[in-house]
Amino acid sequence: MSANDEVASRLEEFADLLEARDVEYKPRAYRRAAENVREYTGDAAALAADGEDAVGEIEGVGDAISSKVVEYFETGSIDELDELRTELPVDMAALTRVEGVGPKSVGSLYEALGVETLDDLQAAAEAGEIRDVSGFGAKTEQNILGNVEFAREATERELLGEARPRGDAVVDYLRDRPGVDRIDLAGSLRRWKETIGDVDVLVGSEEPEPVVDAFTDWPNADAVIEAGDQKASVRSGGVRVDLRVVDPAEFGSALQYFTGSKDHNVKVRNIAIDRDLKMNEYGVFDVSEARSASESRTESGDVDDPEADQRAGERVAGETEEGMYAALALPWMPPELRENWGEVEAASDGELPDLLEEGDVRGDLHVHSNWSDGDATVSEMVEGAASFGHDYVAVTDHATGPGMVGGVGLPDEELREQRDEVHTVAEAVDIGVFAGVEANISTDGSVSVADDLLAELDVVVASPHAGLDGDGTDRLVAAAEHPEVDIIGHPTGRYINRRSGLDVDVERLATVAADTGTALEINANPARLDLGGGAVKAAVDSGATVAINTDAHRPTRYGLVRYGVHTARRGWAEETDVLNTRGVEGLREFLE
Ligand code: DGT
Ligand code: CA
Ligand code: CA
Ligand code: ZN
Repeated sequence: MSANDEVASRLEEFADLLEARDVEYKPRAYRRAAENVREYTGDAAALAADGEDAVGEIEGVGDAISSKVVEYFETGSIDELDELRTELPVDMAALTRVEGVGPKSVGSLYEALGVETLDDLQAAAEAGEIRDVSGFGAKTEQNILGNVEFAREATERELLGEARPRGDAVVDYLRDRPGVDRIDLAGSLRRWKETIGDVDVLVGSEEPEPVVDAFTDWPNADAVIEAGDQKASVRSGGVRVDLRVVDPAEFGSALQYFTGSKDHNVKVRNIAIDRDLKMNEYGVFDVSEARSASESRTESGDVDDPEADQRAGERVAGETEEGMYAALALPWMPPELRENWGEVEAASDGELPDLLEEGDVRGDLHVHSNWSDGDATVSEMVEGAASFGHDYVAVTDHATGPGMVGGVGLPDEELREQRDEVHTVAEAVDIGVFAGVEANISTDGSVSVADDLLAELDVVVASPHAGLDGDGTDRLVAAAEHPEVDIIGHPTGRYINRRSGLDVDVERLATVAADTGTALEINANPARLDLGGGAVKAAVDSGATVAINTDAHRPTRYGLVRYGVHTARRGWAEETDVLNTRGVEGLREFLE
């Protein structure tokens, strides 16, 4: 973890504990500071060495917080934080992973029932003790019980949005080291799966030793789990990172094998067998000659080198992935497709999709400003979209309605004022700027903004924000049939690792959406990725158009679009399936 991340995590913990103690205002200040420190492009430790005033130059970091940052870098801890930890000895990270349990509930449950861990929480819910704590009820208790298992499993897998930067960082660090000939990520991270069990890195090298040494010295590694001649594993930020070093002649076969998925590999290996070939992490081998020899050796039991046995036969591929597939008369398949969802059949029929690329997305159709819960002005969000390179952006602040708490959503008259400001900003910039709204879809499928106002806005995103359990198909279908709704935002409402969201019959929804000209969102926020890859495939298969939006709440978040693009690729989406690959004119056509 970088120094910035480290101190930001401490500040976030501070915020949670203060909130648990029911302290007002301060938690928000600590969270803001944490976020700004995390995004600060310089080194916070270097600022701290220059004193509190220097730290105070980071936006949102006032005197009280900067002195704690300096204390942290000087002493390795923060006294006040340690005191709070002693007063509230709770496993905050685990407990707040339970949907519906925030820091404040953790504080109340600790005070009332002594709940410190997930086990305590589950026991208290099962014993029916939570419903009697002030601020809780039988329904909350039931929800907790339903979500606690989910939270327990969630401790295992890291979100793509955190794992990918971690993987990119280790590859960048190793790329120019002595001995590194070729390098790539493998495993679920190369397939851009939404959660990652561990990070797999593959290096092609004739000299593994310095590569393994450099890897175990990676500054972001918190501990070395194991280190051998050609492989090593470290732990970084709680996640395991595996390195394998292979001979460059076998880099392609190793990359193919370790990219997976396992189901994909089983499928292609069976094709190899049908062709009298042997396929493994060392290559593709013609075994028509060697088989009898290898079998007799196995029977006699004197195999002292199983690796050599795996390489038996005449090597026909191994150096490149393309060569591996070509040996089976198959085209190369993008890693995102390798889930055995029909890609091998499509490949052998010459019917692989021509997948969308990162550069194809030309604008963002769902972002927030400080009119609702964003952190930046309309103008800052628009400037941010322009400097990101977008051709257009739609500012879609929250409307009031179900699921909008604490005054976040705007009533209709404020939406009108916001729209006027968006139009003013639009005149001052070169990119297309659309006035929009993110309206709420009620449990009955109605949309929380007056129809005449919806008609005056350029882009209407309608999203479910409350009642996010059970089957949501009917309500989403109703929203898709609403003549003013352009995009169904984060259709299931899921939060990965926290709540599964609505059950949706995507085929039925997508069929209606295709018919009514409504796009289904791929929300690119890594905590959501909603729709996910499998659902995107069903949507695209049914003829629906998808929109890839970041739901950015500040200008630095436009870059999240890449997680949406790769999720779309996992769903076999082509450029023409995606609304915001269109130019302004094409987009207008769809909206009208
Ligand atoms: P993860 O880490 O759980 O997110 O998922 P992966 O896919 O990265 O799985 P991991 O790290 O256990 O292994 C990396 C790849 O290596 C996996 O996608 C396919 C390949 N692999 C690992 N074990 C086996 C195996 O027993 N059989 C086959 N065919 N392939 C395997
Ligand atoms: Ca992995
Ligand atoms: Ca692994
Ligand atoms: Zn939303």
